Amino acid sequence: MLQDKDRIFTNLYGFQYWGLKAAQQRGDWDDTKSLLSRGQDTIIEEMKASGLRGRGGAGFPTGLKWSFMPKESKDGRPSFLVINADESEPGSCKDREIIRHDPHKLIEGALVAGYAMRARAAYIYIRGEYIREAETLQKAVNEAYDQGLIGKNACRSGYDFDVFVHRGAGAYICGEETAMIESLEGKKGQPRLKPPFPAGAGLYGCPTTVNNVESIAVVPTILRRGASWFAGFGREGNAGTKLFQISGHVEKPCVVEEEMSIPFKDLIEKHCGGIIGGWDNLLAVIPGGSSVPLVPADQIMNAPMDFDGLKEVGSGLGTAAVIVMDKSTDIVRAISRLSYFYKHESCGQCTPCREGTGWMWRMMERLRTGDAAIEEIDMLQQVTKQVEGHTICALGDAAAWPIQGLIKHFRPELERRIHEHNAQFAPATLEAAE
Ligand code: L3W
Ligand code: SF4
Repeated sequence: MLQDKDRIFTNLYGFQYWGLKAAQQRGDWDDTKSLLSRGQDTIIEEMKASGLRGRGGAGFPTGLKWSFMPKESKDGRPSFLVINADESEPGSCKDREIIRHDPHKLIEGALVAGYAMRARAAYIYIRGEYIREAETLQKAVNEAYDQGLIGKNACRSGYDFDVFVHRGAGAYICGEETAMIESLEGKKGQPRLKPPFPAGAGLYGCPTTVNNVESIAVVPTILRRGASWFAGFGREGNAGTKLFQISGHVEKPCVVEEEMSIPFKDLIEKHCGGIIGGWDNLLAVIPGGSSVPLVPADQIMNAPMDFDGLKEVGSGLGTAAVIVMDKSTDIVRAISRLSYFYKHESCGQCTPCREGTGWMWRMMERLRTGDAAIEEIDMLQQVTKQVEGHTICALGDAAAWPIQGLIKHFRPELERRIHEHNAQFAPATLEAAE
């Protein structure tokens, strides 16, 4: 388990001021010039050695992603870094805390990462609902410009680097990297087909890397403390410290930095004061934000909270937004509500997602009330399979997986509702009622 001295986000709860002077006292912007003087290739190799995997949900190795960026500009095209602060995954709220209380970690990280990938500028795309956070971030960016930390000759390194804050307008799909790029270009936020990946053709057709806020904010600390320090946390292939966001039926919901791979039960005991009503009252957990399947209580208890550990129990780490549900939860209603979310947020450009998310939600609603035939459970499963893997972006998968998890683990509950409904509204009962 993580000790206080090993925390990267030392101001996560905002006990100190977020501004530049206070951030510098906490160690941010400490001789950033010498970090840059290590050279682009060395920084990328350090990031690879650290084992950092993307913190936005997919877990792609960060150093490897940076290495896809061109070392030399083709046709004079600049390269860009886009930072994904469009935190919209239900359950996720970690990037908000970083921006509120530690914005300079993000801006310094943007400079170092941008330098390593030879980017001309960083665009921080922040979700429209984060109004105060966007204001704080813009003030922090202004402070950094005023002190010469970014802009022309950033940190007196001879390197010019701009940082722009761009506010979204409330669409979940703009968190998908290519939809974000479209939105930044002033177009409707709709995902592009991949490949080409953004590293080949991204913002304005130029080489671009899109990274999550947390992935970028940890970079300066990893370089200062060393790749092996960071790699020393967590299991192999799942390195580092991680922000977990625990919500739902725990005594004390929180955002906390912990060591990767901490067992679920330890995470909840140590930071959340346990489950409301005790461990016997736990029903299920969605461990990585609403896009990953739920895991029943008995299977999650000892699962290591990391990419591989949660895959082994049929789910995923996602954004590490841990949604805890106790036995008072109407699990069918909860998943149906998520189905509505995905239907609402589908951008509508591919048929399986546009039509399928509506189908899935309507069938989920019938199962919620029990006003369905038993065969519809399998029919719903088939619809999820027709959506999963047949769409342009991962939103289709994200809509299918929670339902698949529900059917896999809670089929008896779905059947019980149908039987109960049928018994209540059976013709004989209706006749008797008349
Ligand atoms: C170059 C290749 N680049 C992959 C890059 C790619 C992207 C990254 C991961 O979805 C997940 C999604 C949500 N050459 C490459 C390459 N890349 N192969 O690597 O790519 P990918 O396609 O695996 O994932 P993605 O489309 O980025 C992200 C899930 O995250 N999620 C929710 C996310 C929500 C938030 C939020 O609210 N902040 O992040 C939760 O699970 O469902 O599966 O950069 O370009 N050959
Ligand atoms: Fe749009 Fe859905 Fe297709 Fe993604 S899967 S591109 S959200 S219609």
